[in-house]
Amino acid sequence: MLESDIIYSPEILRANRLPPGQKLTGRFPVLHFGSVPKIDVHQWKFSITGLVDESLELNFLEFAALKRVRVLSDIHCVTTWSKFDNHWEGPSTSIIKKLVEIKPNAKHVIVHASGNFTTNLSLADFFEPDVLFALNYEDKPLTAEHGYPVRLVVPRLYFWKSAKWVTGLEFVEEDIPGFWESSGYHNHGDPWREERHSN
Ligand SMILES: Nc1nc2c(c(=O)[nH]1)N[C@H]1C(S)=C(S)[C@@H](COP(=O)(O)O)O[C@H]1N2
Ligand SMILES: [Mo]
Repeated sequence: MLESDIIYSPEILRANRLPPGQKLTGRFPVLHFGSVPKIDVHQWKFSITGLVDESLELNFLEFAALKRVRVLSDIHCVTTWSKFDNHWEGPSTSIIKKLVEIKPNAKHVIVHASGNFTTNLSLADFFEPDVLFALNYEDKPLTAEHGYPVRLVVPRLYFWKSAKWVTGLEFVEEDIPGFWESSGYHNHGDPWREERHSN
């Protein structure tokens, strides 16, 4: 494969990259609800449902063969740690528009993950050019605890939107708060505005 160009998340270029209330860490903490799922990639399926012309299901070989991008981004966790300069590689979310036709009344996407986890995004946030389905982190496949085989990475929002162990997408007209968004976290989650909690 040709070395694709790196997409720089725009925060990387800010003079001050640390959002208010955050502390920089060099570690990579592991955070999630429940236990780490054991995923067999031979059984894994990625589904696209909801407001699309035709639902689609990809197996892991088909998903892994999609054109990939490389993204350099910062991580901001709502629990106040931030980690700079993370390299991710995988299909850009923009590839979804080539796989299915999204109906014009779709306004939000519900990202589904193993164990009934969900997170919700506006289509505008979901299709930002630095959002991707990461297969690799720092040139190696994701580890189980960080989301193997596929995790979403949404660099410009708090890290809870970056669902690990992704299994599919559902396009909807009306927004549906996801797992953390229903448990007190903000519906949007912009770290620069400290959109941490819903009230
Ligand atoms: N499937 C799933 N993805 C998830 C979560 C979860 O509970 N389940 N938690 C989120 C939260 S709150 C955070 S902070 C990040 C942590 O990712 P990491 O363990 O790779 O640091 O994963 C996010 N993705
Ligand atoms: Mo989190």
